Amino acid sequence: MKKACLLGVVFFLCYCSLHSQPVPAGDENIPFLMTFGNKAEKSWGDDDFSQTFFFLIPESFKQPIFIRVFDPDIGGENDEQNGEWDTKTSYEIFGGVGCYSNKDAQETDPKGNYKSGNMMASKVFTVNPRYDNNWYTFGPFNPTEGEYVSKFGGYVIKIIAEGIAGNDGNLYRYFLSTSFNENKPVEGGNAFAFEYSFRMWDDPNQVSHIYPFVDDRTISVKLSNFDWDEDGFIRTVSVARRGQMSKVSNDNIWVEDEFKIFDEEKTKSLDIQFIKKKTPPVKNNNVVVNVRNQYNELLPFYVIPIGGVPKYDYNIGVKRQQQ
Ligand SMILES: [Ca+2]
Ligand SMILES: [Ca+2]
Ligand SMILES: [Ca+2]
Ligand SMILES: [Ca+2]
Repeated sequence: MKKACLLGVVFFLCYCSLHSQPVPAGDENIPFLMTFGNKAEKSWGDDDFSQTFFFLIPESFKQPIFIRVFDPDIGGENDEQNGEWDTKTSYEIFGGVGCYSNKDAQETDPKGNYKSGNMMASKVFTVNPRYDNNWYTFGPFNPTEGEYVSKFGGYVIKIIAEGIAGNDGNLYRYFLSTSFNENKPVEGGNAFAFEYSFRMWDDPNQVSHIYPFVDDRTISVKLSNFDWDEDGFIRTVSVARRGQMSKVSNDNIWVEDEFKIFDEEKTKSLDIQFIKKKTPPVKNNNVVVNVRNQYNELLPFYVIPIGGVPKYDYNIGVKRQQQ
């Protein structure tokens, strides 16, 4: 198991240094993260009004870092209005021991001590033209203010976005940066979440992706999706799968799909593809997704997939089909 983890980390360090770190990142092709105010109906697409992300900073990186938020406000451009703009979102940043390792922080629901660790910064946003379609910057932070996690070979800092009032949808993005006023990637950095709440494109030709990392203990997974509004297909591609369709959810419900993991898929990422239907077009579609293993543990979704975007290998696929 140790070997596999190390292999994963090496992969991720090699791969990431070539890429920048917006969240969502380029290979995901997800337009926005999404968190609604806590008075919204869940049928708008957010099941719990809270979203946690973890930023990973390699031990070798010694400079201060900044966490930048695009369109942190709830109003004007990008956001989803429901009656008056009356929504407040808090962004809270945590470091220190437990910010990642506390089990409550690695779950899907905002319950128990999920705000574990030391709070390093926080800010509440509402309608705010100054930050509409624009960036707000938290920091600087010293990477060592995060929690050191040896299996990652680096420090983890957590950010929680939560809708604390109102019923509108907040759309936003993050960037882990070395600069206060520019998006400059942290070499070797990455970000991950155990549950992803996001907005789909309106353009039916766009395909969004999430890349859960499958460790070597995983023998089966359960993929859950919420409020998909029957917007086309959810499909899994891997080295051993050309494109396996999953059950999809309709309005305001969770749907689960369970399948076995092949040996060739271990210590790699899966590519879960969100493919919109062409007609009738589904607009403003907000979705929540998580993946659990046979121990009921959540698989992390890295914004920069570990091992790269998995490509179907015909020889492995054929072998697996014949079993
Ligand atoms: Ca409202
Ligand atoms: Ca806005
Ligand atoms: Ca926003
Ligand atoms: Ca939806």
